[in-house]
Amino acid sequence: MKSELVNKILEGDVLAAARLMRGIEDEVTGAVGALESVYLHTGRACIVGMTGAPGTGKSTLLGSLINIFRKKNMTVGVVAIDPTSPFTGGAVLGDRIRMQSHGVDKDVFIRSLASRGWKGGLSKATVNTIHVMDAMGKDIIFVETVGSGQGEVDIARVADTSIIVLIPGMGDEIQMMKAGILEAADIFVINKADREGADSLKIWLETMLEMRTRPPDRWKPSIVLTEANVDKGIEQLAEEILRHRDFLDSSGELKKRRKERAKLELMMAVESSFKNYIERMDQDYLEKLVDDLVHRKTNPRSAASKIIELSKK
Ligand SMILES: Nc1nc2c(ncn2[C@@H]2O[C@H](COP(=O)(O)OP(=O)(O)O)[C@@H](O)[C@H]2O)c(=O)[nH]1
Ligand SMILES: [Mg+2]
Repeated sequence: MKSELVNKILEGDVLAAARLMRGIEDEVTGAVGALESVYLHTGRACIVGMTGAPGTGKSTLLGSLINIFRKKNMTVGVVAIDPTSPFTGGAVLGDRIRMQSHGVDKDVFIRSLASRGWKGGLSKATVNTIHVMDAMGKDIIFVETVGSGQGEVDIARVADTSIIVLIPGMGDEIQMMKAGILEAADIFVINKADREGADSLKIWLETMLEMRTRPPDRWKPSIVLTEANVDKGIEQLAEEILRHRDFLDSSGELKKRRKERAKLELMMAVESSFKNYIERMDQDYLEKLVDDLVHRKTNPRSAASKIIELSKK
């Protein structure tokens, strides 16, 4: 199926894209078919995850990064999953919008996602919103998420490049060790570098990264110091993002990551298909299976096999 809605999205139509994104979030039935067509036109965009504790300056950094990539003539998408502060593009983008006689820059698409029951993991809606922006032809898509434990690992699985934003004096070091963040990041940003402790955080990070064994042909995570509110260090951050992208391309790592991502999406689809099936199936039969389990007439594995068999009919 290739509806008019999909065609418009492929042409980069902002309203059509917004409509499908709303449909995805509200789980409207028609959105599923449109998404299936949209998916076939994805895989071109560069996807960059940006994670960090609330208030570390992620949104401010993105506001500045948008300007830099626009100057490079790249089109930009932003998916912000932030329960605390909806992404508006910040003061920088605000100025930009004011400067333009035609209103909003149509080459920048920003979407804030509700964090419905979100515990730091990635929702299906997030992945699908990224797909819509990709199909629209956005060259680079940023995904802003609040880091808390497992979340970083998840964003790293869908992003080509993962950025972790830290600030001096937060005791991030211990948190990072716990969450295995060191493994997940391609670029570390130490934002608010105007504050005391930025250099010692950098040294600590360098030491931790040195301690890790890494084959010589693998990417060595970079560390960039920034002051997002005054646009300091942003050019360098943008360069690192592009450098990492080049590395992914030339090393074959991009192909590997994309394959992992396709597999992850397949698994998510299998899971949600079965969840849907179970919600729709004969609930009396389901009850009976559960009762049989309670009375130890069967075991979970055999009961599951019965459901799988039924779902084939
Ligand atoms: N001092 C200082 N403040 C900053 C810097 N970057 C961002 N901020 C401020 O930190 C606050 C939180 O920024 P925000 O981008 O909303 O953080 P987010 O929650 O990570 O998205 C805002 O008041 C910013 O103006 C910086 O480099 N130095
Ligand atoms: Mg934010």
